[in-house]
Amino acid sequence: MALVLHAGSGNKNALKALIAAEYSGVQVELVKNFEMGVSNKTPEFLKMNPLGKIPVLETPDGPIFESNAIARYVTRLKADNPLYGSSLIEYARIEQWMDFASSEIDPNIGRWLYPRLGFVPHIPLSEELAISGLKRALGALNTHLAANTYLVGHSVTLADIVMTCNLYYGIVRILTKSFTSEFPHVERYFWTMVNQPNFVKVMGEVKQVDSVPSIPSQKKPAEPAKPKEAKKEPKKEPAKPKVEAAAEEEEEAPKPKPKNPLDLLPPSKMILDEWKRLYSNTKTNFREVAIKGFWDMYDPEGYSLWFCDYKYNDENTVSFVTLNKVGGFLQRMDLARKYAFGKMLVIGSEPPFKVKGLWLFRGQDIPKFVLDEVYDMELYDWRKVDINDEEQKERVSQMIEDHEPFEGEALLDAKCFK
Ligand SMILES: N[C@@H](CCC(=O)N[C@@H](CS)C(=O)NCC(=O)O)C(=O)O
Repeated sequence: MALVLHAGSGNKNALKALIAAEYSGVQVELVKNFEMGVSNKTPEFLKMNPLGKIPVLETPDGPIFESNAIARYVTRLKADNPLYGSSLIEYARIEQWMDFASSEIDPNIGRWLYPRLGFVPHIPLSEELAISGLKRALGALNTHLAANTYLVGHSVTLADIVMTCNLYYGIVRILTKSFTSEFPHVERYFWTMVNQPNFVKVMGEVKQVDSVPSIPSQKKPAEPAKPKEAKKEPKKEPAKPKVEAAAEEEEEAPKPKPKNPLDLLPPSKMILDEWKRLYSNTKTNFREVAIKGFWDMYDPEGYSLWFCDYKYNDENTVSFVTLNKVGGFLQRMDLARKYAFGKMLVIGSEPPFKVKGLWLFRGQDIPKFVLDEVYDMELYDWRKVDINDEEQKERVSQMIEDHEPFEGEALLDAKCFK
């Protein structure tokens, strides 16, 4: 029988137990028809958690509150669960990172976010302290993740689940890309985690917030209640002066989208879509048809070719994590589909796998909006291809055709961005 978890869906603290349950083969179900502020304030609920806070897990031996305790309980239901590590020092390090997430990351996100959501008054100095505390914690986490794929050991543990759920809340509500890009290893870690199948089952697709919520206008202290008057007709809004109404309309008119600077480049004889079609439709004689076609079409004035090499190949110790990492990169490149084509090779028959790629971009440089928006770009070393060098040209051809062996090694996978 499934254990019942009292919380609303999407609650960051409930996610911990739900994800741990997926990894552990334990059945945990959210209570039906939960209503925040109502369901958690009933006498029955207060018997389970006197604070009236969620989540609460009902177990055959009684209720448990505090999300980390609940997640630990779910994890321990599976004997020798790898989520909980396999040695005394691993247990301790898992606890260490869980505590770190709950005391250094989560509260600072809350102290920054809640005043902006209007839950508590906004005090600029408190916000400054929250942001600097968060940056300090993320800096330490970033340093740890520069040399480690996971927080502890070589696979996902409960520490990763708790940390990711705490980061998740920040990333979907207040931590914009321009804030997180200062911590590239944390970003890579976060996106790798939330793309793991057991996370996806619970969290679905995760989208980073576009902007920091603005500070709500601070409410004035409530005026003393006036003696009740006889019922009046509801006050009608005075008619707006015409000029004011027009100004509002003007403000609402959609602004023309600024053109991408790449659309202003002189036209190119190379039609990117034609090349993509040729690539997709060539099933046989790839070298003679697609590769030859590519070089016939290639316009070195309108486009440039780039090799990329992942900087942290030593971290690529688990095949599916490496593949997910590359998959995530390609997803994030979506914004460049009109201006780019790419091949990403995952190389080697055993770990650590090497990740190398080839990209075709419109223009002579890597587009600025790609560098600004896709954090993965800085995880690679980039080198412009010199097509007058036959060796480099041949390497381009081999990357496009998934030539195997590639530089003497087998390919684990080859992904295409088109
Ligand atoms: N440390 C607790 C925090 C629980 C908590 O703050 N829950 C919030 C929702 S995320 C809540 O229930 N708030 C309602 C209230 O404070 O009355 C945990 O990790 O479970």
